[in-house]
Amino acid sequence: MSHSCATKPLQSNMTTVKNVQNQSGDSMTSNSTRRRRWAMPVAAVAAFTVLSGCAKDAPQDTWQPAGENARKIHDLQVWPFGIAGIVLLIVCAAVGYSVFKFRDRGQAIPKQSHGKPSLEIALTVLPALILIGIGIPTVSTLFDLAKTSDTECVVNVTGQQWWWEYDYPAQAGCGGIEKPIVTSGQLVIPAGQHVLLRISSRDVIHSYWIPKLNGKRDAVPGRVQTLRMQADQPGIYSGQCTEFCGLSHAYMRMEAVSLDAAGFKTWVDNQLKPYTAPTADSKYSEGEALFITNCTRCHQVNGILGTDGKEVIARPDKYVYPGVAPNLTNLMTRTTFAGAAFDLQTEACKTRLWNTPPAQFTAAYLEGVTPQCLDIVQLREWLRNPTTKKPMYADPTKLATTGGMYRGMPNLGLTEDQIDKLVAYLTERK
Ligand code: HEC
Ligand SMILES: [Cu+2]
Repeated sequence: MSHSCATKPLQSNMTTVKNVQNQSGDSMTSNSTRRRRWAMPVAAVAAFTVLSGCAKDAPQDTWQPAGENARKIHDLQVWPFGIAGIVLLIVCAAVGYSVFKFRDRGQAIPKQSHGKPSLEIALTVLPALILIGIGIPTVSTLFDLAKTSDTECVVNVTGQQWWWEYDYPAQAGCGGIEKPIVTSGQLVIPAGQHVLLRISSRDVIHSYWIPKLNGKRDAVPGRVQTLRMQADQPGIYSGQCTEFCGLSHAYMRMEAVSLDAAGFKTWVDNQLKPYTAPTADSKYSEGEALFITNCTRCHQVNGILGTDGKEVIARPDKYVYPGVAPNLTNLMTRTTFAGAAFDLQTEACKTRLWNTPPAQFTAAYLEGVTPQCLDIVQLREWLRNPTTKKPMYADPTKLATTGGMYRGMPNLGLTEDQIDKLVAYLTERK
């Protein structure tokens, strides 16, 4: 294989040189060489075209819409893509034909003419008509996608380096949410409902995109932009930040999880369950103590009491640039962490969840990360030194230059024993 790959171009180069030197030379050799020279690129383009259509179960495929708005975008793009494909083929064929037919054989220069008004008008009017034909449905779809009047519930979505926060205001929508809920990474929504995301950012510009559910919307500091999320059926849909936002942009992912109406209500109730203090003297309560001293300055856990018996309120605004860190009240109800970039469950459990049919999906997701599925390797690595998992510029030695603020989660220099206890606390809490 490698032998023939290495020698072929050499041989054909030599033949070319020979052909140039010997212009009147043997046409049989030069034709077959030319054919061979074309064969590789043509085969490569053909293989690429065919293979790129093969990713049947790609989780971020705009050609497999799973919600109303994604379907509108899909229906809009199918026709122009098809027509553009045909136009591409016609243009390529015409260029190929002309290049071949009129190649330089030493013939005289053809008669030069200046323009042909009928052709020029036709070639202006035809593209204009095509553009109008595409433009009208595009603009009307844009208005359609921007519609918010039939919103059934609202979630505030805020991007920051490098994760998404979701906060659900108390509302009658979504089947009723009594108290605000704050979570991160996985956006949980009721299936079939028109959920309106109010998207913003706390630092740089990010962009929210769940390809199977809708198009993109930029998250811009100081502005609120809306985007409809609606999934036909219960399931999990992945996405990623699509605006370059710093070192860990590639690790800024997100997942939308849609649950049936009853399941969504259960999820809400689970999020709002009062905090249960650990029983004394277990690994778990030592973990809680460590959490209070090391973590609560940035991370909120609703209802956790400090040594003074008062509820601890996090002050991430003092320690991190965007002023917020993920709320860790219900970490084990989500299956990924740190911008949905890392898993809390084993590969097998993850695959099972992603392949669960819609009718069983809600129950499967609501189980959360079960003890059998829990995989703490990544979480341990995260606590050992988050900056090795996500490049974040969170180097404590550089704090002098950042006014004491971190970008992302810093290395806290925890011992293995502390990590054990913290993981026990984070994972065993119901
Ligand atoms: C200086 C502030 C700060 C401190 C202190 C801190 N963290 Fe973090 N932590 C963050 C930030 C910021 C993120 C989000 C990073 C990202 O996803 O890019 C984060 C993310 C996390 C996540 C992922 C959460 C999610 O929902 O995705 C976990 C788990 C976590 N931290 C645990 C801890 C634990 C346990 C401690 C204490 C030992 C701790 N953190 C201390 C700032 C902090
Ligand atoms: Cu981003």
